Amino acid sequence: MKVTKAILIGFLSALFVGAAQAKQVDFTVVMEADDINIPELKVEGVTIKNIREFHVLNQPAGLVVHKGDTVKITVDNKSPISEGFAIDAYGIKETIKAGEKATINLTANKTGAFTIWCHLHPKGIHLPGSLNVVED
Ligand SMILES: [Cu+2]
Repeated sequence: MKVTKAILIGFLSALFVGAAQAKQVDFTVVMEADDINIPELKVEGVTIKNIREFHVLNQPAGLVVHKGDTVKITVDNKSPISEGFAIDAYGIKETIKAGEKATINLTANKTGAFTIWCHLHPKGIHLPGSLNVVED
C-alpha cells in the first residue's frame, strides 16, 4: 500500500511538473518603417538622384518560446501602409492596417525555427523575423 501511494504521488508530481513547464508567453512586436530620401548622391564621379530607401522591420525580429507554450503576439503596425504577419507552419496570415494592432494566438506545438514574414511585400522591403520553438 505504501509503495502504491509513493508511486501514485510520484506520478502525480511528474504530471504537475510537466503541466507547469508550459506557460503563457506574451510578446509585443512593433512594425517600424524607415523611409529615407536622398536627393543626390555622388559616388566615383557618378551622380545618382532621388534615391528612396523604404523598409519595414519587426521589432523584436526573433521570438523564442518553449514547446507547449501558449503564445500571444500583439502586433503593432507603425508603418504608414498595411503590413502582413505570416507564419506558414502555424497557419497564420494576418493583414494589419496602418496604425492598427492585431492579436495572434498560437500553441507552440511544433519545434523549429519558423520564418515570420510579410505576405504583402518583397522580403527586401519587409525584413523577415523568426519564431523559434525550442524543446524544454
Ligand atoms: Cu510588409
